[in-house]
Amino acid sequence: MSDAHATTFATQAAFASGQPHEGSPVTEFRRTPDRVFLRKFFNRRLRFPDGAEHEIWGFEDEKSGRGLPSPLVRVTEGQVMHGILKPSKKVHTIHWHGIEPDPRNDGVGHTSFEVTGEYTYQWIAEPGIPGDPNAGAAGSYFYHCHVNTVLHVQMGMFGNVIIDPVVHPDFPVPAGARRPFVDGPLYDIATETLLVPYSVDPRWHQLSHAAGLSGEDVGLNRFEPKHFYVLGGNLSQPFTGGGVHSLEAVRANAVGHGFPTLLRILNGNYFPTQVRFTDAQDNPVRIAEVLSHDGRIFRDTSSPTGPSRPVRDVGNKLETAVLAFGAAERYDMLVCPAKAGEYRIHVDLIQWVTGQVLFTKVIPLIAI
Ligand SMILES: [Cu+2]
Repeated sequence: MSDAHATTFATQAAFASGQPHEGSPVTEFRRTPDRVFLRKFFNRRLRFPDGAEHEIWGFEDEKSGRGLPSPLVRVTEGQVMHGILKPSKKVHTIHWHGIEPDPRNDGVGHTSFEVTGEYTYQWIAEPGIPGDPNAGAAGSYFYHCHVNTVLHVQMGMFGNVIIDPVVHPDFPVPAGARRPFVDGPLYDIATETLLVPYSVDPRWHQLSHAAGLSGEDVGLNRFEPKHFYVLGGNLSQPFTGGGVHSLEAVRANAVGHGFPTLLRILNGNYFPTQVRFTDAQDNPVRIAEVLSHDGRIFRDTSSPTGPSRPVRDVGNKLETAVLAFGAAERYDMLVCPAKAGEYRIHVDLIQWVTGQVLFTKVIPLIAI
Protein backbone atom coordinates (compact mmCIF):
# COMPACT_ATOMS: atom_id res chain seq x y z
CA MET A 1 0.00 0.00 0.00
CA SER A 2 1.16 3.50 -0.63
CA ASP A 3 -0.07 6.82 0.63
CA ALA A 4 0.39 9.76 -1.75
CA HIS A 5 0.48 12.15 1.22
CA ALA A 6 3.09 10.30 3.25
CA THR A 7 6.56 11.81 3.53
CA THR A 8 9.42 9.36 3.44
CA PHE A 9 13.02 9.90 4.49
CA ALA A 10 16.07 8.21 3.00
CA THR A 11 17.72 7.72 6.37
CA GLN A 12 17.06 7.98 10.08
CA ALA A 13 19.39 10.99 10.12
CA ALA A 14 17.34 12.77 7.45
CA PHE A 15 14.21 12.16 9.52
CA ALA A 16 15.82 13.32 12.77
CA SER A 17 17.36 16.48 11.36
CA GLY A 18 14.40 17.56 9.23
CA GLN A 19 12.06 18.72 11.98
CA PRO A 20 9.78 21.67 11.28
CA HIS A 21 10.99 24.78 13.07
CA GLU A 22 8.44 27.42 14.02
CA GLY A 23 9.10 30.80 15.58
CA SER A 24 6.24 31.50 17.92
CA PRO A 25 3.27 29.31 16.92
CA VAL A 26 -0.14 30.05 18.41
CA THR A 27 -1.74 27.92 21.08
CA GLU A 28 -4.91 26.69 19.45
CA PHE A 29 -8.15 26.37 21.45
CA ARG A 30 -6.49 28.58 24.06
CA ARG A 31 -8.21 28.73 27.44
CA THR A 32 -7.72 30.82 30.56
CA PRO A 33 -5.05 28.98 32.55
CA ASP A 34 -5.34 27.99 36.23
CA ARG A 35 -1.58 27.56 36.50
CA VAL A 36 1.19 29.18 34.42
CA PHE A 37 4.80 27.98 34.37
CA LEU A 38 7.60 29.83 32.58
CA ARG A 39 10.42 27.61 31.33
CA LYS A 40 13.42 29.51 29.95
CA PHE A 41 16.50 27.78 28.55
CA PHE A 42 19.82 28.27 30.34
CA ASN A 43 23.30 26.84 30.18
CA ARG A 44 25.68 26.96 33.11
CA ARG A 45 28.51 25.02 34.69
CA LEU A 46 27.23 23.48 37.92
CA ARG A 47 29.28 22.11 40.80
CA PHE A 48 28.12 18.67 41.97
CA PRO A 49 28.40 17.11 45.46
CA ASP A 50 31.51 15.11 44.45
CA GLY A 51 33.32 18.34 43.54
CA ALA A 52 33.06 17.80 39.79
CA GLU A 53 31.75 20.56 37.54
CA HIS A 54 29.66 19.78 34.46
CA GLU A 55 28.17 21.98 31.75
CA ILE A 56 24.41 21.74 32.33
CA TRP A 57 21.52 22.88 30.14
CA GLY A 58 18.12 23.28 31.72
CA PHE A 59 14.96 25.30 32.21
CA GLU A 60 14.53 28.07 34.78
CA ASP A 61 11.55 30.13 35.90
CA GLU A 62 11.36 33.58 37.53
CA LYS A 63 12.37 32.25 40.97
CA SER A 64 14.10 28.89 40.57
CA GLY A 65 17.62 29.97 39.71
CA ARG A 66 19.64 27.81 37.33
CA GLY A 67 19.45 24.34 38.83
CA LEU A 68 19.16 20.61 38.29
CA PRO A 69 16.62 19.15 37.99
CA SER A 70 14.63 21.94 36.33
CA PRO A 71 11.83 23.34 38.50
CA LEU A 72 8.84 21.22 39.44
CA VAL A 73 5.52 21.56 37.62
CA ARG A 74 2.76 20.69 40.07
CA VAL A 75 -0.95 20.98 39.25
CA THR A 76 -4.24 19.54 40.43
CA GLU A 77 -6.53 17.42 38.27
CA GLY A 78 -9.03 19.58 36.39
CA GLN A 79 -6.69 22.59 36.12
CA VAL A 80 -5.68 24.16 32.80
CA MET A 81 -1.86 24.18 32.68
CA HIS A 82 0.13 26.63 30.58
CA GLY A 83 3.83 25.98 30.12
CA ILE A 84 5.57 28.90 28.39
CA LEU A 85 8.75 27.80 26.61
CA LYS A 86 11.43 30.39 25.82
CA PRO A 87 14.18 28.41 24.12
CA SER A 88 16.71 31.30 23.81
CA LYS A 89 18.89 31.26 20.68
CA LYS A 90 18.45 27.70 19.43
CA VAL A 91 15.47 25.33 19.08
CA HIS A 92 14.08 23.31 21.96
CA THR A 93 10.72 21.85 23.00
CA ILE A 94 9.04 20.67 26.17
CA HIS A 95 7.75 17.14 25.95
CA TRP A 96 5.25 16.31 28.72
CA HIS A 97 6.31 12.72 29.21
CA GLY A 98 3.39 10.43 30.05
CA ILE A 99 0.73 13.14 30.02
CA GLU A 100 -0.29 12.53 26.37
CA PRO A 101 -1.79 15.87 25.31
CA ASP A 102 -2.62 16.59 21.65
CA PRO A 103 0.41 16.66 19.26
CA ARG A 104 0.88 20.46 19.25
CA ASN A 105 1.08 20.45 23.03
CA ASP A 106 3.16 17.31 23.48
CA GLY A 107 6.47 18.89 22.48
CA VAL A 108 7.66 16.19 20.06
CA GLY A 109 9.10 17.80 16.92
CA HIS A 110 8.40 14.77 14.74
CA THR A 111 4.66 15.20 15.23
CA SER A 112 4.44 18.99 15.57
CA PHE A 113 7.28 21.55 15.61
CA GLU A 114 10.42 22.70 17.36
CA VAL A 115 10.30 26.18 18.88
CA THR A 116 12.72 29.03 18.16
CA GLY A 117 10.79 31.98 19.65
CA GLU A 118 8.16 31.17 22.24
CA TYR A 119 5.30 28.72 22.65
CA THR A 120 2.66 28.18 25.32
CA TYR A 121 1.95 24.49 25.86
CA GLN A 122 -1.56 23.83 27.14
CA TRP A 123 -3.09 20.73 28.70
CA ILE A 124 -5.66 19.71 31.29
CA ALA A 125 -5.12 16.88 33.74
CA GLU A 126 -8.20 14.68 33.78
CA PRO A 127 -10.00 14.32 37.16
CA GLY A 128 -10.05 10.89 38.80
CA ILE A 129 -13.12 8.89 39.83
CA PRO A 130 -12.86 6.45 42.76
CA GLY A 131 -12.71 2.84 41.56
CA ASP A 132 -12.39 3.83 37.87
CA PRO A 133 -9.18 2.56 36.19
CA ASN A 134 -9.87 4.63 33.06
CA ALA A 135 -10.21 8.06 34.68
CA GLY A 136 -7.73 10.31 36.43
CA ALA A 137 -4.26 11.68 35.74
CA ALA A 138 -2.90 12.00 39.30
CA GLY A 139 0.65 10.74 39.68
CA SER A 140 4.30 11.40 38.80
CA TYR A 141 5.49 12.39 35.33
CA PHE A 142 8.31 14.49 33.93
CA TYR A 143 9.01 17.02 31.23
CA HIS A 144 12.06 17.21 29.01
CA CYS A 145 13.36 18.74 25.81
CA HIS A 146 12.67 16.57 22.75
CA VAL A 147 15.24 18.14 20.39
CA ASN A 148 18.27 15.88 19.91
CA THR A 149 16.61 14.20 22.84
CA VAL A 150 19.26 11.73 23.96
CA LEU A 151 21.81 14.53 24.34
CA HIS A 152 19.57 17.31 25.63
CA VAL A 153 18.07 15.16 28.41
CA GLN A 154 21.52 14.06 29.55
CA MET A 155 22.57 17.72 29.53
CA GLY A 156 19.92 18.33 32.19
CA MET A 157 16.88 19.56 30.27
CA PHE A 158 14.31 17.80 32.45
CA GLY A 159 12.15 18.41 35.50
CA ASN A 160 9.45 16.60 37.45
CA VAL A 161 5.70 16.89 36.99
CA ILE A 162 3.32 15.99 39.83
CA ILE A 163 -0.43 15.90 39.37
CA ASP A 164 -2.44 15.95 42.59
CA PRO A 165 -5.93 14.46 42.62
CA VAL A 166 -9.25 16.20 43.03
CA VAL A 167 -10.83 15.58 46.44
CA HIS A 168 -13.87 13.30 46.29
CA PRO A 169 -16.45 13.54 49.14
CA ASP A 170 -16.05 9.81 49.90
CA PHE A 171 -12.28 10.32 50.34
CA PRO A 172 -11.85 13.44 52.49
CA VAL A 173 -8.40 14.84 53.20
CA PRO A 174 -7.51 16.14 56.69
CA ALA A 175 -5.03 18.98 57.29
CA GLY A 176 -1.38 18.00 56.79
CA ALA A 177 -2.25 15.12 54.49
CA ARG A 178 -2.78 14.51 50.79
CA ARG A 179 -3.64 11.52 48.59
CA PRO A 180 -1.48 10.38 45.63
CA PHE A 181 -4.70 9.71 43.64
CA VAL A 182 -8.39 10.24 44.23
CA ASP A 183 -9.04 7.04 46.23
CA GLY A 184 -5.45 6.47 47.33
CA PRO A 185 -4.13 6.36 50.91
CA LEU A 186 -3.47 9.52 52.91
CA TYR A 187 0.17 10.57 53.13
CA ASP A 188 2.13 13.16 55.10
CA ILE A 189 2.75 16.41 53.18
CA ALA A 190 5.70 17.41 55.40
CA THR A 191 7.87 14.37 54.49
CA GLU A 192 6.95 13.82 50.82
CA THR A 193 10.24 13.23 48.99
CA LEU A 194 11.56 13.15 45.43
CA LEU A 195 14.38 10.77 44.41
CA VAL A 196 15.99 11.13 40.95
CA PRO A 197 19.03 9.01 40.06
CA TYR A 198 21.18 10.81 37.46
CA SER A 199 24.59 9.98 36.01
CA VAL A 200 27.02 11.96 33.88
CA ASP A 201 29.24 10.99 30.95
CA PRO A 202 31.54 14.06 30.85
CA ARG A 203 32.33 13.49 27.16
CA TRP A 204 28.69 14.18 26.27
CA HIS A 205 28.78 17.48 28.17
CA GLN A 206 31.25 18.89 25.64
CA LEU A 207 29.03 18.21 22.61
CA SER A 208 27.12 20.93 20.78
CA HIS A 209 23.37 21.50 20.44
CA ALA A 210 22.89 19.53 17.20
CA ALA A 211 25.72 17.01 17.60
CA GLY A 212 24.91 13.86 15.62
CA LEU A 213 21.74 15.24 14.03
CA SER A 214 23.10 15.34 10.49
CA GLY A 215 24.24 11.75 10.51
CA GLU A 216 27.79 12.27 11.79
CA ASP A 217 28.86 9.75 14.43
CA VAL A 218 29.46 11.60 17.70
CA GLY A 219 29.14 8.49 19.83
CA LEU A 220 25.71 9.04 21.34
CA ASN A 221 25.34 5.27 21.28
CA ARG A 222 28.07 5.05 23.92
CA PHE A 223 27.03 6.27 27.36
CA GLU A 224 29.93 5.84 29.76
CA PRO A 225 28.96 7.40 33.09
CA LYS A 226 31.84 8.55 35.27
CA HIS A 227 29.71 10.18 37.97
CA PHE A 228 26.53 9.06 39.71
CA TYR A 229 24.22 11.32 41.70
CA VAL A 230 20.89 11.10 43.45
CA LEU A 231 18.97 14.32 42.91
CA GLY A 232 15.78 15.39 44.63
CA GLY A 233 14.79 16.41 48.13
CA ASN A 234 11.90 17.09 50.45
CA LEU A 235 8.91 18.36 48.44
CA SER A 236 7.25 20.37 51.21
CA GLN A 237 9.41 23.37 50.22
CA PRO A 238 10.20 24.48 46.65
CA PHE A 239 13.77 23.85 45.48
CA THR A 240 15.22 27.36 45.16
CA GLY A 241 18.56 29.08 44.72
CA GLY A 242 19.68 27.12 41.66
CA GLY A 243 22.58 24.68 41.71
CA VAL A 244 22.42 20.91 42.07
CA HIS A 245 19.51 19.72 44.22
CA SER A 246 20.89 16.56 45.70
CA LEU A 247 19.04 14.17 48.03
CA GLU A 248 21.16 13.91 51.18
CA ALA A 249 18.73 12.07 53.46
CA VAL A 250 15.11 10.96 53.61
CA ARG A 251 12.96 11.64 56.66
CA ALA A 252 10.07 9.16 56.96
CA ASN A 253 7.36 8.56 59.53
CA ALA A 254 7.55 5.24 61.37
CA VAL A 255 4.39 3.12 61.35
CA GLY A 256 1.85 4.65 63.74
CA HIS A 257 3.59 8.05 63.83
CA GLY A 258 1.26 10.21 61.75
CA PHE A 259 0.46 9.72 58.08
CA PRO A 260 2.98 7.65 56.12
CA THR A 261 5.65 9.18 53.89
CA LEU A 262 5.34 9.20 50.09
CA LEU A 263 8.47 8.70 47.99
CA ARG A 264 8.37 9.61 44.29
CA ILE A 265 11.12 8.14 42.10
CA LEU A 266 12.04 9.24 38.59
CA ASN A 267 14.89 7.46 36.81
CA GLY A 268 16.86 10.26 35.13
CA ASN A 269 19.40 7.72 33.84
CA TYR A 270 19.77 5.80 30.60
CA PHE A 271 20.79 2.67 32.50
CA PRO A 272 18.71 0.32 34.65
CA THR A 273 18.66 1.45 38.24
CA GLN A 274 17.48 -0.23 41.40
CA VAL A 275 16.68 0.92 44.90
CA ARG A 276 17.14 -1.36 47.91
CA PHE A 277 15.72 -0.62 51.35
CA THR A 278 17.70 -1.94 54.34
CA ASP A 279 18.10 -1.42 58.06
CA ALA A 280 21.27 0.20 59.45
CA GLN A 281 23.09 -3.18 59.23
CA ASP A 282 22.21 -3.52 55.52
CA ASN A 283 19.61 -6.27 56.03
CA PRO A 284 16.79 -5.95 53.48
CA VAL A 285 13.53 -4.59 54.92
CA ARG A 286 10.19 -4.66 53.08
CA ILE A 287 9.19 -1.11 53.94
CA ALA A 288 8.24 0.18 50.47
CA GLU A 289 4.62 -0.19 49.38
CA VAL A 290 4.38 0.55 45.65
CA LEU A 291 1.20 2.41 44.68
CA SER A 292 1.59 3.43 41.07
CA HIS A 293 3.89 3.29 38.05
CA ASP A 294 4.26 5.97 35.36
CA GLY A 295 1.15 7.79 36.59
CA ARG A 296 -0.96 4.61 36.45
CA ILE A 297 -2.40 3.20 39.67
CA PHE A 298 -2.14 -0.47 40.59
CA ARG A 299 -5.82 -1.41 40.75
CA ASP A 300 -7.73 -4.67 40.98
CA THR A 301 -9.25 -5.01 37.52
CA SER A 302 -10.46 -8.62 37.96
CA SER A 303 -14.11 -7.66 37.57
CA PRO A 304 -15.09 -6.43 34.09
CA THR A 305 -17.85 -4.28 35.60
CA GLY A 306 -15.84 -2.85 38.51
CA PRO A 307 -15.37 -1.22 40.85
CA SER A 308 -11.61 -1.31 40.40
CA ARG A 309 -10.20 -0.56 43.81
CA PRO A 310 -6.52 0.03 44.54
CA VAL A 311 -4.83 -3.37 45.08
CA ARG A 312 -3.92 -2.36 48.65
CA ASP A 313 -7.64 -2.21 49.50
CA VAL A 314 -8.38 -5.76 48.34
CA GLY A 315 -5.66 -7.48 50.37
CA ASN A 316 -2.83 -7.25 47.82
CA LYS A 317 -0.39 -4.63 49.09
CA LEU A 318 2.70 -4.48 46.86
CA GLU A 319 5.36 -4.46 49.60
CA THR A 320 9.00 -4.87 48.71
CA ALA A 321 12.60 -4.28 49.79
CA VAL A 322 13.88 -3.80 46.22
CA LEU A 323 12.64 -2.18 43.04
CA ALA A 324 14.35 -2.10 39.64
CA PHE A 325 13.43 0.21 36.75
CA GLY A 326 14.67 1.64 33.46
CA ALA A 327 15.11 5.07 31.89
CA ALA A 328 12.34 7.64 32.53
CA GLU A 329 10.26 5.29 34.68
CA ARG A 330 8.42 6.68 37.71
CA TYR A 331 7.29 4.82 40.82
CA ASP A 332 5.29 6.27 43.71
CA MET A 333 5.46 4.40 47.01
CA LEU A 334 4.72 4.72 50.68
CA VAL A 335 7.77 4.18 52.88
CA CYS A 336 6.70 2.56 56.14
CA PRO A 337 9.59 1.77 58.52
CA ALA A 338 8.37 -0.39 61.43
CA LYS A 339 9.96 1.75 64.14
CA ALA A 340 11.92 4.94 64.67
CA GLY A 341 15.65 4.76 63.89
CA GLU A 342 18.08 4.61 60.99
CA TYR A 343 17.43 2.80 57.73
CA ARG A 344 19.10 3.10 54.32
CA ILE A 345 18.13 3.46 50.68
CA HIS A 346 20.80 2.00 48.38
CA VAL A 347 20.61 3.24 44.78
CA ASP A 348 22.47 1.09 42.23
CA LEU A 349 23.35 2.15 38.68
CA ILE A 350 23.59 -0.95 36.47
CA GLN A 351 25.46 -1.29 33.16
CA TRP A 352 22.72 -2.21 30.69
CA VAL A 353 24.76 -4.75 28.70
CA THR A 354 26.90 -6.46 31.36
CA GLY A 355 24.53 -6.13 34.35
CA GLN A 356 27.47 -4.93 36.43
CA VAL A 357 26.68 -2.49 39.25
CA LEU A 358 28.71 0.60 38.28
CA PHE A 359 27.89 2.86 41.23
CA THR A 360 25.94 2.64 44.48
CA LYS A 361 24.79 5.64 46.47
CA VAL A 362 23.54 5.14 50.01
CA ILE A 363 20.94 7.61 51.26
CA PRO A 364 20.23 7.56 55.02
CA LEU A 365 16.54 7.08 55.77
CA ILE A 366 15.71 8.49 59.18
CA ALA A 367 12.48 7.12 60.63
CA ILE A 368 10.83 9.38 63.20
CU1 LIG B 1 16.76 21.06 23.87
